[in-house]
Amino acid sequence: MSKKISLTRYLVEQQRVDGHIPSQLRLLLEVVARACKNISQAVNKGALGGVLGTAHSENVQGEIQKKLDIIANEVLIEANEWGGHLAAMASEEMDAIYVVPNRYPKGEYLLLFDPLDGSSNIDVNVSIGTIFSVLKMPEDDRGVDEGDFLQPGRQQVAAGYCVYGPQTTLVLTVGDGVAMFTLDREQGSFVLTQENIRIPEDTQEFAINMSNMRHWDAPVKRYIDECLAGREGPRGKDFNMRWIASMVADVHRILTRGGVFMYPWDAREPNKPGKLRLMYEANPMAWLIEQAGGAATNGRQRILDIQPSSLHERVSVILGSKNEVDRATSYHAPL
Ligand code: AHM
Ligand code: MG
Repeated sequence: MSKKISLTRYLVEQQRVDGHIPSQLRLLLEVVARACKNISQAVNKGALGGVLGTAHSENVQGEIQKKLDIIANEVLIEANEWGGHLAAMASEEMDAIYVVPNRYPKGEYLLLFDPLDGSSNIDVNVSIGTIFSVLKMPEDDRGVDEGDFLQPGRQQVAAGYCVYGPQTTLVLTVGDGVAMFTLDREQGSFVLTQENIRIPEDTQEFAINMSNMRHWDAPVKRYIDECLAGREGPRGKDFNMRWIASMVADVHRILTRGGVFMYPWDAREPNKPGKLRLMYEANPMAWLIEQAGGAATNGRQRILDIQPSSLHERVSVILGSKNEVDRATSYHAPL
């Protein structure tokens, strides 16, 4: 039987052999993985753990928080605040950044996360997940503030997600391809189950919330109309559709077998560029997708090149198999 490679060993080798990650970043990623393991346990308990249902509070985006949104947020903060590897954290569930308290040593990294993505699926036992992104503090910076987080996604030093589905799977990039780790519940550790993941450049599967069709912009409508026209239409082939309504699960499928995912701007809230958040949803997913040979744009620009102007900024998202993303993006140009 071939030897199992744990996440710890994988990270040590990334640090030691390949020199990809400094020890502080390795420690940070181990702590994030440990927090995901704890969140996975809470998710698995479900009604037995009293974790389902709403918390009767709202986050900064004006969304009703679920109990698990808050639990997952607390688990990530508590796991990460004392290790000395972070300067501050930011989360979908917190209005302002969380600066590491003075009683703990401070490190040079910034951690951003959506603690529990796919909140609408929590109570119905459908896959949900945690998304995270790691940035470095700008050099020569004495104090930490929100401005330090406002870096384009191409400056991420690590990104990933953990999907809580039939299996708990952690997917990670430190800029050297994408690796997947499956949680071995008996051993309590993440085990490497796939490396060098590649997304096929072509696909016949798209993911979009079709109920918003009447609110879309013309380029998005054209792209989807052409897919729906199937073999008789301009694309000359049939397309399949999937929409899980958990970005982690939709992206996980795309990393596994290809596809295109879209959450475009729509006319329901015309002043917002989209539903998904740039810094802790779109950026980490865009980097993972690019590292696996796919592409990610907002229709007009590479997501990783967008200069954020606020922590909770939203963005229109097209990501997945390269040729489909390029096509959908080309329908948007010129302005
Ligand atoms: P959340 O972070 O509050 O869970 O919202 C993000 C989720 C994504 O995971 C998913 O792609 C999208 O919202 C689903 O939206 P909709 O319910 O409009 O289909
Ligand atoms: Mg989310």
